[in-house]
Order: sequence, then C-alpha cells, then structure tokens
Amino acid sequence: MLYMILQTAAGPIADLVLTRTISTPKECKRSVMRTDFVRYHFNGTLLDGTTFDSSYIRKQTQNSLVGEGWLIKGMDEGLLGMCVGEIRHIVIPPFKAYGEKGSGTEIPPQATLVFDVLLEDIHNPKDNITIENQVVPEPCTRRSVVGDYIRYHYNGTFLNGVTFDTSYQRNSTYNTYIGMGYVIPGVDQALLGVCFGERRRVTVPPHLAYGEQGAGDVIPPSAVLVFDIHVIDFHNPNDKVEIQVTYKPEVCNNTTAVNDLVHYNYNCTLVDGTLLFSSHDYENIQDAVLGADKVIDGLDEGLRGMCVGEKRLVTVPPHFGHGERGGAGVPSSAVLVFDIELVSFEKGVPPGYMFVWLEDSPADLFNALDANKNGEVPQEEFGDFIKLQVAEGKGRIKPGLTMEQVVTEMFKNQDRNKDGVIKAEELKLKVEEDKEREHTRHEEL
Ligand SMILES: [Ca+2]
Ligand SMILES: [Ca+2]
Repeated sequence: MLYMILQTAAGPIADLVLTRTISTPKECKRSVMRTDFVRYHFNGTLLDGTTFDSSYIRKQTQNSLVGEGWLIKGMDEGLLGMCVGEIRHIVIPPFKAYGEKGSGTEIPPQATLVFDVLLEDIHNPKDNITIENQVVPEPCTRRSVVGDYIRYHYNGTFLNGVTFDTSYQRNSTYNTYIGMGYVIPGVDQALLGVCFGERRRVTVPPHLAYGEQGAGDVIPPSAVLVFDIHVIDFHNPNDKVEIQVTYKPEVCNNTTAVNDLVHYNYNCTLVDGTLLFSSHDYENIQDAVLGADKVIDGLDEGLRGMCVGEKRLVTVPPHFGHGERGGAGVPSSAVLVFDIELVSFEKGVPPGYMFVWLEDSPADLFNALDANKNGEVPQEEFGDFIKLQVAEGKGRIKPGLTMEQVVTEMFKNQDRNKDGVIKAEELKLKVEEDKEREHTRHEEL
C-alpha cells in the first residue's frame, strides 16, 4: 500500500525509482556501474501482487548490459550499485517502465512494477582476468612459461560462491600445457608466471571463459568464473635432469661412472616435499649398476660422477622418470626430487663381462694361466690366476658377485668341451669372441 500512496502523490517523487536493499553479502568487491554486464534473478509483480514475469519460473537468469538501453529505464537505474549476492527491492514507476501502453497482456497501462532482484554475476566487457589471494612459496627459483606442462589443483566457482567443478573431488591434478589453448584463455593466462606450490585466485570474465554460449549444463551463458588454483609442479619437455651438489667431501678422487655398482641412500619426494619413497623403507642399502636400466634414467644420471659421501639433490622431469603414466605411487607427469647420498661404490665392468683387464693382458695368456706348465688349466689354476690379477690391481671382476661366482662362470665359458680343463685351443678372450661374432654376423649378411 505504501507504493500506492507514493504513486498517487503529486510531484516528481512519482518519477523516482525506489530501491531498498533486503540483504547484502558480507563482502562486496565490486558494484554495478553503467556499461557493466550483469546476470540476475528476479520476481516481477504488479502493485496488486500479480506476478507478470519471473526468472525463477524461466529457470535462467536475466542477462544484460546496464545503462545501455537493453533494459527498461527504471531497471537500468535500479541495478546501479548492487553487489553480487545482494537482494534488492526495486519499485519502478510506469514512466520508467512500459508507460501508458503497458506491455502485452501481462503489464497493463500505467503500471508500476515491483522487482525483487538477486544479483548473481557482474563483469565488464572490458575486463581482463584479475589475480588475487596470491601465496608464493619462497624460494621461487622458476616461473612457468608458455610451453611448460603444469599439474595443478583447482576449485572453480561462480561469483556467488557456488562450486561448478573441482579437481579435488577427482583426487588427481589437472594437467596441461600452458599458453597453447588447451584450457580457456583466462586460465591459460593465469597459469603463466607461477611458481611451484603457488596459490592464486583468478577471476575470469566470460569472454575469456565460455562466453555467451556457456558450457553444457555446467556453465551458464556469460558467466564469470573464479578459480582457486594451487600449482603442484610444472616442467618443460626440454628440461634436463638438474643436479645440485649439497655436500662434497674434501677428498674426492674416485667418482662413479657407467657400469659401476653404487650403494646409496635416498629420499624421493614431489617438489612440494611430499615423500614418496625412501631407502629407509628397505632393510638393505639400495644398490644399482649405473647404465643398466636398474633405476629411472634421471636417477641413473644423478648418481654418476659422484664420490663417496657426496650428497645431491637431483630434480627429475617426468620424461626422465615415470613419464605420463606415472608409476606405483608416482602421479602421472610428476617432477621428482631425489635427495641422494653415495655410500660406496665398486668400479664395474661392461655389460656381458665378468672380468676386465685394467692394463694390457699377457701376450701369451694361456702360458700365464698354466702356472705348472702341464698344458692344461683346471678351475683351481684358473681361479688362482684371476685372484692374483685382482690382488695386483691388473684386473677387476664384475661387482655384486663373489670371486667364486665369477671364476666358476668364466671357467665354464672357456672349458668349451666341458672336460674340466681349459686347453690352449679352447681359450679365447671375450674381446676376440665378440670380434668373431661380429665377423660371422657380417658374413651372414
Ligand atoms: Ca696346468
Ligand atoms: Ca676343455
């Protein structure tokens, strides 16, 4: 009845749009200005309470530019200054609504219109993305660039706070290349220049998100999207294994190389420090023959050139680790950090060898083997010879095996007719065997 009185009162008050805020949100970072684009819900009634239109009945928001003549004059005015989440009661005199003619069958001539408006969304067509709530971990030694591959978690909401999608529910990160159009432009932009572990909130206007079309049932047309992003890690497909020496003993004469048997301790974490594996999980110290595909390529590389007691942080991009598929306990495309310590190592021999000479082998090897010069070499004589070479530093056996295992294996190979002794015509160096095999292969070709 109050409005009846106002409407019939004399003077300019009849031309005024009356607004009354019913409810305001706790936070209001932005309010409606001319040229903004808004999405709102409304109930429109006549003064007698008859509903003439309702966005709730239509089940979609009213979407419009403000102050550009898309709406009736009274609504263009009445929406100004509203915040997302605000509910406003707006009373519009006929002069600023449909005037003397009314509209269709619903709105009679000279009708004052009453709207209850809930503002859902606001942006300006000139908006870019905005980034706020940034938390950047220290130190940040690297920032993402175009072409990097990133893993991140996100929570996606509308401006009204309603979540439309979240990676947390899926329990795995969202992974994508950056700046290559695989995600909406606003997010592509927001993922640039981030650090490992960084958190940021990005607000994306619809023209940098899903536009006027929206996306399926999930994103309404012209919706502003807010993403709370948590960067887990990123890498570039060109990244190499990164080795940082954290401790180097003063004396460092011998260093590890391919074929060596290394004994090491390690902790393997994600870049955020989440522990995945540790050598402390095992009873025995970890060992591996370098270059023998025993460990992932990145760790193999990180263990080379180390001296005993040295410590390193080795950062392994996924293409030198467990790749896009991940592995047991390793997320797909994850960057791994190994904190390693070399405990000891034994110099190795090339693949296929049991023993290598560290200096020239004797000119007449059989004669050297046949210590008692009886023309044949049983296993014991053979074993004594190999032990002597190792003791004198002239040769080296395959690490990880006992001398007995090596001698037995070598003897078996040389005693070709299996009569328990090696004769001069049986004896052949592995190098010569390999040459012969190579030769045969070529002849076959
Ligand atoms: Ca002999
Ligand atoms: Ca024999």
